[in-house]
Amino acid sequence: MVAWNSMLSNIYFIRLEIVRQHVRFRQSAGIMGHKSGFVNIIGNPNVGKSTLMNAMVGEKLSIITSKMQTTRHRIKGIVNGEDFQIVYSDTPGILKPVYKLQESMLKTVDTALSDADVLLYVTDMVESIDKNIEYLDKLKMAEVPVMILINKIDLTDQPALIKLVEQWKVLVPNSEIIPISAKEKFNLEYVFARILANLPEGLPYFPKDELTDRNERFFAQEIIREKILLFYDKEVPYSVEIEVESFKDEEKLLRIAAVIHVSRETQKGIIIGHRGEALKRVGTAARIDMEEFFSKKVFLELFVKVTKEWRDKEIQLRNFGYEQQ
Ligand SMILES: Nc1nc2c(ncn2[C@@H]2O[C@H](COP(=O)(O)OP(=O)(O)OP(=O)(O)O)[C@@H](O)[C@H]2O)c(=O)[nH]1
Ligand SMILES: [Mg+2]
Repeated sequence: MVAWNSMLSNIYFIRLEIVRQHVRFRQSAGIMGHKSGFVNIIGNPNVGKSTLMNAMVGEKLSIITSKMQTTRHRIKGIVNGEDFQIVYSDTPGILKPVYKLQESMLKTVDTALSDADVLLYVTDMVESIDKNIEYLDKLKMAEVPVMILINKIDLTDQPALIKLVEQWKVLVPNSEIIPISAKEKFNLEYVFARILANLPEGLPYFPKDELTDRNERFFAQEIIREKILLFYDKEVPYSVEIEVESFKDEEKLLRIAAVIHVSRETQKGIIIGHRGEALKRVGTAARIDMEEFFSKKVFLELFVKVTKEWRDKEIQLRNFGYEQQ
């Protein structure tokens, strides 16, 4: 009996060791053949960072407008292939903070500098080359590959572009400079190839069917905020935050209720407009976009609430999800 037992346990032990070796072999083969990493998109406001991320991911994850400071949160967009996973991060534009909300936005940008495997610094044909020169010093110190993407080349001619490329070469010598048009999707395949070439080997960070780290409520909220940026002027869009109060996925439709927080009573009147016409316009435009994004019919209810000076209140900002980025 004893002999049988020890023989069996020996066999069992040998089999277990073979399985372990097999797993080890598969893991190392996996790492060697697979690339993955974080590609963070940074740059001044309005240069086209969100347009670029959406184009690289192939989905409208980030809202885009012609106004400065459209993006407030870091948003991840994941591109999966058989042997790679690229995790893009779109970030708010670099700015000098005036109120607490902007401090949080800048913190997001600083984090993005330090947790990347590849950095994409987006500039464009419009902004002056020495805007935010202090930030470029940080870029020069980066320990990861830096690509400077000169965006909006559809707005210029060859001589002006060549001159700008030369200037950037001097300004950030350790970088690779690539002219692109995010809007026209020009040269983006080349950017993709260069990212892949610079990506470290490793296993995927997220499940291979995942597209983003944000949930459905977040996208509903951002779609409403985009319409407010588009339809209102001056400081109004910047005084607004959206909170999705309920998001119910029913059989035939999505039932969404959201609150538009404003800082002051006068802004409430502007958002609602004469006989509620302005708010109705926001609701209709947001609903149409949501139906496309979620591929489902949407019933959207909007409420407006005065939450005094929310942009400067830490607790309120945390409630709106600004501190966890
Ligand atoms: N002509 C042209 N316009 C572009 C291009 N890429 C982006 N834009 C426009 O530039 C504006 C700003 O684009 P966004 O993608 O929102 O810029 P951003 O850098 O994310 O801006 P913030 O989030 O505010 O920092 C929008 O009106 C875009 O349509 C481009 O390649 N060519
Ligand atoms: Mg943006």
